[in-house]
Order: sequence, then structure tokens, then C-alpha cells
Amino acid sequence: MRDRRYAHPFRDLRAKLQDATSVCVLTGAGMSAESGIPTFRDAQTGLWANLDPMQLASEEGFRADPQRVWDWYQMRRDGVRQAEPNAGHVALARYAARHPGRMTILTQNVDDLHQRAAARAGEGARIVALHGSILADRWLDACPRGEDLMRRPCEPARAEPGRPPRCPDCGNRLRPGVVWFGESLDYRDLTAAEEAASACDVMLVVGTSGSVWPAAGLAARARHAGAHVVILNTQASEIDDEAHIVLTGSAATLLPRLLDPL
Ligand code: BV8
Repeated sequence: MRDRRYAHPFRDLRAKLQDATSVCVLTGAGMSAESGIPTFRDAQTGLWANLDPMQLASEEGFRADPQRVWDWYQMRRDGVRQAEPNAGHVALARYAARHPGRMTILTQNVDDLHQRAAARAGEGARIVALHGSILADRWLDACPRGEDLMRRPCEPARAEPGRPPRCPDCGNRLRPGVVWFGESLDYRDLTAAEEAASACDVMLVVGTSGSVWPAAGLAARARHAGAHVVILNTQASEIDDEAHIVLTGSAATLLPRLLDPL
């Protein structure tokens, strides 16, 4: 445990979390690792072992080989559907339910596990899915009917099965409802995230390598706004310098110790 100035980092941090008015939590793939979802770092197993996830997770990659990318997302979706929130997700959700309106979760994960934990614990946290959801589909291209005010745009639910599914009327293809590399985040989500990072007393940064932007920049934004920044990770990350405390350990073990029951 590489704590910089605190004799009892856990006790001090629990005290800070007790008195905080606004807590922001930035999470990455490591948050869901103990739910059995591979992180991006170790995602490439089996069929996709030698493929660059950033190539697959891009519009260019999808247009180059829609079937391969669609299959990759189907494989990941199956894993996400079988996964369950882990003790880390549950600890965050329960803390938030006990302190309604105090916590904002900014997640890079597309697995809906924070949302599922919150649904069970009782809503409490605002959850911003910065990179979308892998369980939501949308059209790849703008629906040609969209221009014609007299006709409703084609419904994704009516897409004919396929890899990827296609619209029976205009041939449009479905794509996963995630933010691909090279694509901008939804400005409402990014604005909400930046506001939460700038307004929080404490920011917990959990299970992220800090290698993907603009999400990685939210820790520095919180620090510069005066927040107490704490990193929880099994290894060193690219944004450790933004932290007041770095706690080495797993999300499902550290978060319950930090948050239960407060
Ligand atoms: C954009 C959805 C405008 C898809 C994802 C500035 C500088 C450099 C590059 C850029 C920049 N600005 C923009 C870029 C380009 C790019 C980028 O950041 N590239 C990087 C790779 C250099 N960013 C973008 O393209 C973004 N869009 O900026 O638009 C624009 C466009 C073009 C050019 C300029 C501006 C869009 C980024 C979003 C992409 N979509 N996901 C899908 O999932 O299929 S990103 C995806 O990868 C995840 O969502 C996540 O964000 C990222 C993976 O990172 P982590 O979550 O941190 O996971 P990782 O595997 O890396 O690490 C796991 C960590 O967990 C490790 O630290 C490990 O130690 C730890 N760990 C493991 N187990 C545990 C644990 N910790 C605790 N407990 C455990 N049990």
C-alpha cells in the first residue's frame, strides 16, 4: 500500500467519505474484472487474441469487417449478460443508497453492472456511462427516412437477424450502442462528468489504466478543483500522479472495506 502521508489511510479516508457532501467515482474495466469480464488489457483471448481491441472498437474496423466486429460484440454481450455485480459494485451502490444524491459514478464500462447493482440496492448514485452500453443497439448510418418528416425513422427492433442485423426497408445496419475510438462522447455525458469531477470532495478512481481520453483527464480535473483523489488498482496506472493516496488491491476487496457500513 503506497500511501504518501497518512498513518491510517483507511481510517482517514473513511472519515473523509463519512463527511463528504459530494463523492465522485471514476471506474474502468478493473471494476468488473472480478465479475468475470476481461479487462481491455487482457480481453484478447481465443479468436480475437491477435486483434487490436482499438481496431475492433472503431467505425473503421466495423465497416472493414462488420461480421467479425459484430461477432466480437456478441461474444462480449454474452459474457456481460452472464456476469453479476461484484462486492465492489454492491458496496458503491449501498453507500449511494444510504446517502442519496451524494455519489456520482462516471464509468468507462459498457456492461451496465453499476446500474444493475443500483437497481438492487435502491437508486442513490447518478451513473454516467461515458462510453455507452454494449446491450443497446442503434443504426450505423442516419436513417434515410429521417429526412422525410412524413415517415417515421426505421425501428432498430424491426431489424432482420444477421451479423450484423439489417433494416428490411432501407438496408441500414445495426451497431452496438457504445462510443468507439475516434468517436466523441455524448456531450451531455461529458459535461455531466466534468461538472461532477470539478464539484466533488473526494474522487475514487477504481480499476482504470488511465490510458483512454477524455475519461483519463477527469482525475486531474478533480485534483485541480481541490478534491481528495484516491486511486484503487491492483497495479500502477498512468494517472497515479494525480492521486493523494494510491491503494493497491482489488476493487471487490478494497471498496467494501472503505465504504461498508458508513
Ligand atoms: C474522442 C467502448 C474526440 C467501446 C471505449 C488525447 C491523448 C491521446 C489520445 C486521445 C486523446 N484524445 C482522444 C484520443 C483518442 C482516443 C484515446 O484515448 N486513445 C488512447 C488509447 C491513446 N480517445 C477516443 O477516441 C475517445 N473519443 O476523444 O473523441 C476525438 C476523436 C479523435 C481524436 C481526438 C479527439 C473515445 C474513447 C472511448 C472508446 N471506447 N469503450 C467498447 O468497449 O467496445 S474505451 C475502452 O477502453 C473502455 O471503455 C475503457 O475506457 C478503455 C480501457 O481502459 P480501462 O477501463 O482502464 O481498462 P484497461 O484494460 O486499460 O485497464 C484495466 C485496469 O484495471 C488496469 O490498470 C489494471 O491494473 C486494473 N485492474 C485489473 N483488475 C483489477 C484492477 N483494478 C482493481 N481491481 C481489479 N480486480
